[in-house]
Amino acid sequence: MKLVIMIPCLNEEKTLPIVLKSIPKEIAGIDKIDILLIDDGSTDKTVQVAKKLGVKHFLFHTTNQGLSKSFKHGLFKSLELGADIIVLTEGDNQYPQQRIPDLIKPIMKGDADLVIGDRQTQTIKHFSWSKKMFQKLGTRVLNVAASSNVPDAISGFRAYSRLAAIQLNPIADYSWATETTIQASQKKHKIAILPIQTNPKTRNSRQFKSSWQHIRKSAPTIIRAFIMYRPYAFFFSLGFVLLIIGIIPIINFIEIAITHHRTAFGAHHIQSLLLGSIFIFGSFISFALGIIADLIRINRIILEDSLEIIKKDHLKIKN
Ligand SMILES: Nc1nc2c(ncn2[C@@H]2O[C@H](COP(=O)(O)OP(=O)(O)O)[C@@H](O)[C@H]2O)c(=O)[nH]1
Ligand SMILES: [Mg+2]
Repeated sequence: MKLVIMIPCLNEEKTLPIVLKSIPKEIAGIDKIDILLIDDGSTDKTVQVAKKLGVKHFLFHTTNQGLSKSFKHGLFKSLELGADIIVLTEGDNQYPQQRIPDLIKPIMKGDADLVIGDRQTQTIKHFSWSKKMFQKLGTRVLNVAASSNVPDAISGFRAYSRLAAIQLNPIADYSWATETTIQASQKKHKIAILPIQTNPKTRNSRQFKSSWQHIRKSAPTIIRAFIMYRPYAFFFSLGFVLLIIGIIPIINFIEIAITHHRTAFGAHHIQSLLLGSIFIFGSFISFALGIIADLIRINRIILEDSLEIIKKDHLKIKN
């Protein structure tokens, strides 16, 4: 079995040596451990440091493309390197690399396709009260969107089985962790959780500048997940709400028109008729969008099935 540990790095020359040194050199049941460093346009000596410390596999971005693209490209490169299991960790030594054997164990035993290191965010001392609250709320919203039950959906310490890595098709620009958790759950990948303790902070997170910024950037991914995976639930609920709001003024209009026997049928309450019609029109659009989005969802499933075959063919994987 081959394990590829990928480390996306943007200017991590200071902490990378600690990360590399803490990665286990041997793991029982694993024949080969390769480290893949994804250099996301570093301008410091990250690459030289990595080479000096024995890293053999690199993926270079000539300009900074962000963590989501780094993750996506790294995942595919790891598969090309022949990975049976892929581990993701970070260059800032946030995660306990010594726990990699525990992280991959459920995959080795065939008990899981994805293992997420749960940082137990509610216990992290250097997280502010607001960050903890947003973390809790965000995870809850995400679990509803993804029909999942993960305690730390945005942890960057994860292990993927080869099949899970092949079947993932990340598209988001920012929230790769949220998105891939949603995808794994939708594809019915078995998700295992490993409680971990993060290392003492080496520097501030550059991804997570503030809770508000994180919410602003993650919200589109979560909303898109609803639309992509549960279009009926999203558009039909919206359509139903608009229909109810629209029916109320129309009933009011009809009631007045009938009971008050106006000469011109409801002429004095034309506003109610207009308002109701607008909402009912909106509800029909929403129902129609639900049907179209569902057809697109079906199309995407077929595309993803084809993509899986193409990837397996490219990687010369038989099963
Ligand atoms: N912030 C940031 N990190 C990147 C980027 N590309 C790769 N990385 C790496 O992604 C990892 C996560 O970044 P970090 O700032 O620690 O954010 P965190 O996920 O909130 O802990 C680190 O190893 C970075 O070196 C990028 O464009 N921005
Ligand atoms: Mg970090």
